[in-house]
Amino acid sequence: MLKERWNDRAGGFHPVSAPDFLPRQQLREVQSHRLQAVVGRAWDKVALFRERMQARGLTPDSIAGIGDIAALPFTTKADLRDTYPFGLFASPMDEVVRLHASSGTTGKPIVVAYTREDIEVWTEAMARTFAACGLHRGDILQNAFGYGLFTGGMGTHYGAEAIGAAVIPVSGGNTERQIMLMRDFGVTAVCATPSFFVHLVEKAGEMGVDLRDLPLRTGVFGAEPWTDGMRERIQAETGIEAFDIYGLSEITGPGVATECACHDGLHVLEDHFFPEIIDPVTGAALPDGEEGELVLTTLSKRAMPMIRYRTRDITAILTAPCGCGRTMRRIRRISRRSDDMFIIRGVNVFPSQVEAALLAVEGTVPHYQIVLTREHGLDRMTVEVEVTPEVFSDTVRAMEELRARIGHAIEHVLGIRVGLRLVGPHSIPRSEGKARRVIDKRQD
Ligand code: DLL
Repeated sequence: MLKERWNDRAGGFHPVSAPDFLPRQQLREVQSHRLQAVVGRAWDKVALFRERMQARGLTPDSIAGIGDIAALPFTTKADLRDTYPFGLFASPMDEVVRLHASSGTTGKPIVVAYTREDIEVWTEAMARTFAACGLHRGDILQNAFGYGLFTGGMGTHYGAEAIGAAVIPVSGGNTERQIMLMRDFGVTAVCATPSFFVHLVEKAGEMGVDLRDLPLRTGVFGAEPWTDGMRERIQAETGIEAFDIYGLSEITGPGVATECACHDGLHVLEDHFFPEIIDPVTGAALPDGEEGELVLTTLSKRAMPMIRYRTRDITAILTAPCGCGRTMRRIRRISRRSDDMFIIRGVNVFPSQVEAALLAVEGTVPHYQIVLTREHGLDRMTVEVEVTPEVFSDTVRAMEELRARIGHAIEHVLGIRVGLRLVGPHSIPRSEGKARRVIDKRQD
C-alpha cells in the first residue's frame, strides 16, 4: 500500500512528500512525542546514555517535549569509537538487519546499525529527498555512490526504488563504463559525489560524448563539501540541474537534509532528524540564523538512537519560509567542518575557501589539492591547481598571467599569500568517492 502511494505521481506533487508540508505546530507535536520515545529507549537500552543522564540528574520524565532537548547530554564521535563496535546499540542483534561502517582517518571505523523499521524510515527519507529533487517514477537513475560499508550507495538505492525510479547500481569508479551506460540506457538522473561527477564529465569529453546531448537532466550530489562555484561549473558544462544532499552515517546516511528546486539551503527532514546549532567551543545553543556546529538528534531510530550528536559540520539554520512550501527548516549548505580547518601564519583556512577562489578564475579546471608542509618549524601551504590543456600548451607568459590571477584570487579570500603550483592535465589524482583535498605532509 505504502509502496503504491509512493509510486503514484500526482501533478508534480509527490505524495511521499506529505510530511514535508506539515504545519509547524503539528510538526512540533510529532517531534515532542518522538523525542520522549527515543530518550526512553536510549535510557533503557544504552548504558552510556543512561549514565550521562543520571550524572546530570535527569530521568526520561525530565523531558516533557522538544523544548527540553538542550538539557540532554551530547554524543560525540569519540563515544562511538570508545564503544566500538556495538556498545551504543539499543536493539539486540536479532532485530538488527543491516550494519554499515564509516572509515575514520585513523584506526577503527565507527559502526552503525539498523532494524527493519530503521531501514523503512531511511528509505522514506531518501524517497522524500529524491522527490524534493524532482525525481519520479519513470526516471532512470545512475547511482554512482559507492555500494558497501559506505551508506551512500544503498541509502540512495532504496529511496530511488521507493519513488519508482529505475536504479542502475553502478557504484563508484569505472568511468568509461559509466559514460557508456549513461548514453546507452538514456539515464535521466545521476547520484555521485560532486568530485567524482566532475571526473565523469571530463571522461565524457575525452570520449567525445557531450552530456548536454543526453536525456540527463538532474544530478544529486553530496557526501563532501562543494561550493556554489562548483555547482555553476557543473551546470554550465552539462546542462543538468544540480542538487545538494546531506547526511552522515551516525544519523542514518544520506537523507538527513536536501535541497529543493529553490536551491536556497537544505531542508532538514525534521520529523526524523532534529537539528540544533551550538557554539563549537562552549557547546551553548545558538539562535536560528547564527553559524555554528550542527547537532542532530534521531527522533525515530531504533537500533542506534543518537541523542544530540555533534556532527562537527558548520552551518546555520534558516527559518525564512521557502518558496517550495515545505515547512521543514533549512540549513545553509555545509562548506566546512570544524576539524578540517588548518592554520597558516596565524590565519584560519578552510579548503572550501580555496575552492571558491579558484573556481572564480577562468582557465582553471576543478581539480586541485592543498599540500601542507613544515619547513624550519613553519607551516607552508601550497595549492596545486590543474589548468586546461589549452592553457598548459600556451606560452609561458599566458601561464604566468593565469598564475598571477589565481594567486590574487586566493590572497583576496585568505588575506595571505600561499604557494601555488600550476600542473598539467591529469596531474591531480581523480576521486572515485570523497575527494582528498588536503595532503598533510607536516608529520612526515
Ligand atoms: O557521506 C552520507 C552521504 C552519502 C551523504 C551520500 C550524502 C550523499 P559519511 O561518510 O558518514 O556519510 O560522512 C558524513 O560527510 O558529516 C559531512 O562532513 C560530509 N558531508 C556529507 N554530505 C555533505 C554535503 C555520508 N552535501 C560527512 N555537503 C558529514 C558537505 C557533506 N559535506
